[in-house]
Amino acid sequence: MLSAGAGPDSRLGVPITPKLCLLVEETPLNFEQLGWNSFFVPAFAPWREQGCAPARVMTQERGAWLVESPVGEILVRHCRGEVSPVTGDWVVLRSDLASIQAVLPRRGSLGRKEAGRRSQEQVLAANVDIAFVVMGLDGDYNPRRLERYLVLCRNSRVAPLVVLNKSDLCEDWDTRIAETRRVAAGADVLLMSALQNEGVERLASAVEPGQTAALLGSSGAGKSTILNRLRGFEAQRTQPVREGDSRGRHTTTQRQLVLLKYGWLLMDLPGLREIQPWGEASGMTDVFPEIAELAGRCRFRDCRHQGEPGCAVVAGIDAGRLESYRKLIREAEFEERRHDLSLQAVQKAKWKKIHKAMRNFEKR
Ligand SMILES: Nc1nc2c(ncn2[C@@H]2O[C@H](COP(=O)(O)OP(=O)(O)OP(=O)(O)O)[C@@H](O)[C@H]2O)c(=O)[nH]1
Ligand SMILES: [Mg+2]
Ligand SMILES: [Zn+2]
Repeated sequence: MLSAGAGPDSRLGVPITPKLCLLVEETPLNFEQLGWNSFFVPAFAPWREQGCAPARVMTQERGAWLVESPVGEILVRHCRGEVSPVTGDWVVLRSDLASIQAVLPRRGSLGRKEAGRRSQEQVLAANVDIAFVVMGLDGDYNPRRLERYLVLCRNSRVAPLVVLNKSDLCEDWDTRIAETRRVAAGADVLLMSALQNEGVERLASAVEPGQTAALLGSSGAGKSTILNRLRGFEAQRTQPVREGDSRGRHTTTQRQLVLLKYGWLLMDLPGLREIQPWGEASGMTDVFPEIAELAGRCRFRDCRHQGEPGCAVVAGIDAGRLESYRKLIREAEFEERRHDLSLQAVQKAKWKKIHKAMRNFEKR
């Protein structure tokens, strides 16, 4: 915060030219409010010496980034870094603020396997502390899908908070809460109705000032409606879901970060069609803790829990949940193999080139 008497330089220690000083004083935002903290300071230090300024990406479009900078919100159209910035990133701006020089290392980013065939991570949102995993208590309700979101969060090292929205559409929500708690693996479960403005303050108090939260969930779950409620006005477009199966219409298409009056930031995301967690299967033991525990009691040490006699897992766990677990394991193994194969292909191509060069060399 700009305390009385402190010059603008005290803000982050960002070197600011005299011309920019005036503008900075007028800027209502300070960087701590925007989520800047000691994590980013060391990585930024060398840039600071070059006169660069940090900025946070609030939203992105093809080839353009809307950033919150020391002089307020500006649109930057040039990026020279190797990493392409995504919403939530802290970036380094050249001293004239005209281009992004680099993306600062990320602290907790929501990532998944890129949709489609490529074996690559897609960063959905950078520098996220908490993910609101939103599920509607209409046809959207699906504990199996929730498991996938939870694995995605754990692998991304982002703390999940499960939000059961649309409580107004559900009679037996206490059964739903109990079931969700069993699946949530220790994460908090919050009931709300964005439409009726219920539970909004409780959600607001789940996040600390300076933190960044992101809205995850399928299209139509009510993510943008929740953001609108927290803001107090209808900034985000929302659309009714399809009757019959409660599916949304993919209304939100851009990832956008917003500073709320509570002092923390919230990112609206488009509803995901594919939730394939990225990374090793390690997040799975957090999300399915009882499986590891039961596995110790199977008759065979190398039991794969696929119908072997004396299997404690098959006997002790809900069939749907076990299937969900197996599917995630299969996907993780498949990705791992594919990744190895593509590495092999790269190696092979490299050696081919080397051999060819050698042959040409010998011919000379
Ligand atoms: N009954 C009821 N409807 C709600 C509630 N919250 C949101 N809705 C409605 O659900 C529909 C979808 O809401 P959105 O906020 O657009 O959903 P979204 O998750 O942002 O969807 P995408 O942007 O497509 O990913 C809208 O018609 C909302 O009014 C709620 O608590 N109860
Ligand atoms: Mg939306
Ligand atoms: Zn077993």
